[in-house]
Amino acid sequence: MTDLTAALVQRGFAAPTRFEADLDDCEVAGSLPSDLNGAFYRVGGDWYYPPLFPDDAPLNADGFISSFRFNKGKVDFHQRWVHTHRFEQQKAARRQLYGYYRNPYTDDPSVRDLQHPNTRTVSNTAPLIHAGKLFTLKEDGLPYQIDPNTLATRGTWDFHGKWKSQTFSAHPKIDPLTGEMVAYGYEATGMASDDLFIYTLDKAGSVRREVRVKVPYVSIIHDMAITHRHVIIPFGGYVTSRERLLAGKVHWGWDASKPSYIGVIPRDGEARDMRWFKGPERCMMHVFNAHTEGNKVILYAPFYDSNFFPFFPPTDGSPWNPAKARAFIRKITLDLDSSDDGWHEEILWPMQVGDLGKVDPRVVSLQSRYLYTSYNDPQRPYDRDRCGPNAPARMTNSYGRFDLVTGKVESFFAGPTHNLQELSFVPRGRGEEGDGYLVGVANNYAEMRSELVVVDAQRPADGEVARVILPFRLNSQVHGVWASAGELPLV
Ligand code: V55
Ligand code: FE
Repeated sequence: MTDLTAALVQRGFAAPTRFEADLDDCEVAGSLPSDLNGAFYRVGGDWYYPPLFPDDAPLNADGFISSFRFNKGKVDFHQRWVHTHRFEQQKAARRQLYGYYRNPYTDDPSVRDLQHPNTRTVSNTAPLIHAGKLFTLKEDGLPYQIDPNTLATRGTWDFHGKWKSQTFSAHPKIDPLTGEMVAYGYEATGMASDDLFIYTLDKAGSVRREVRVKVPYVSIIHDMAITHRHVIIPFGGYVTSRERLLAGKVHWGWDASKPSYIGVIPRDGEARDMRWFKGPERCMMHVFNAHTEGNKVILYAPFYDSNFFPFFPPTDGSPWNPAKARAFIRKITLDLDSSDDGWHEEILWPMQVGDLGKVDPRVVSLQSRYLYTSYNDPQRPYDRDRCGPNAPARMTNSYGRFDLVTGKVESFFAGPTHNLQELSFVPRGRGEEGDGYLVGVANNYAEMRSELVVVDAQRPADGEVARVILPFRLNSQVHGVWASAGELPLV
């Protein structure tokens, strides 16, 4: 490793782990609920070889998938790289061949493919379960299909040739009432193109509708929401262009002068029905949920005030401003009867939160009561001495259940040496919203190994019902999802 890459690649908990693993009958503290039958899948990035450029985005690291399979009070753990085209190319060459995040002009000439730039995806962002299949996703390429038991990579999936966008976003939404999936690809016709293709797939995974629209400007469109009537597409701030890519830069820069946008289109609408609402500077990455009330669309989302990612720098040369990289839970109301193109926004809780939030999957598209996300609670103890010099200044030490009806926040505290990754919701019972578990990985800095916490979602303040203790450190998750037995052919 060169000095430059040594400086970039983080040490401590975030250092690359670089291994695949199979571990049966994991150690469990507490008692695993006997009704837990399914698997928790998590996806993230881990550098197999260090990046070519020391200032590259960590979002460019090689995709991996890991799983915790729960059945009959036992837990088995598996972890594999996503064996993407790119992963296999660099493994064969035994070195890093790929350049900056989403910029093929910076790739080694032996793999540079400007005709098919989306074959360089690392598939490192989110797992998706739909129509009995498991996929890994990244918004710059097609999904990779993954064997749900072995985690072996089966190859890319184009929905029987009916998915025409070159890209597939990391956050499709599944309608719990119909099993339909709404998904999109942006930069759909090539790098920096202003084409957005929006698709509806039926519960069997076949493409039923395609709508092609133009975006107001080319930006990260990372997440979306659906209601029983509408599709909602938020974005803002990040910019790219062919010139930027030709200049050899990382795909995105931040342009604070750009407005944010929220597109709203009826689920059964045509391109001409897309309405773009316009707002102030905002970094809009993830959403919680949305619903339609009469002619109003209500969106709950933990948007940031401004650029969250230091490695996508401001285009005007100014330094990244951490003070504005703060997320709050926002309620955004889009009035379809209004004649102007603005929206109404309210910050519902004054506290800063992590922006990787969830709702019970049974209420996606519907009016929901509970929002769940992890956050730092500064009132909780932090044992810095036991965490060592590589620990962050503030730990993500809590999960919150934010109640939209009472305004109350119920929280789970992971411990004074623990840093929580994204949580996922595990539904239980007959369908009452909020009945279930919260599961997620906690990084134990005192012992430099990872744990999976299982928390009763109705009683988070009671502490976890069980912890799965791994004898090693896991790499960083981006997103995870729970699959109940029956959603996938699990053995
Ligand atoms: C995000 C993550 C990505 C990416 C673009 O969290 C946006 C947002 C892990 O990769 O490529
Ligand atoms: Fe995401």
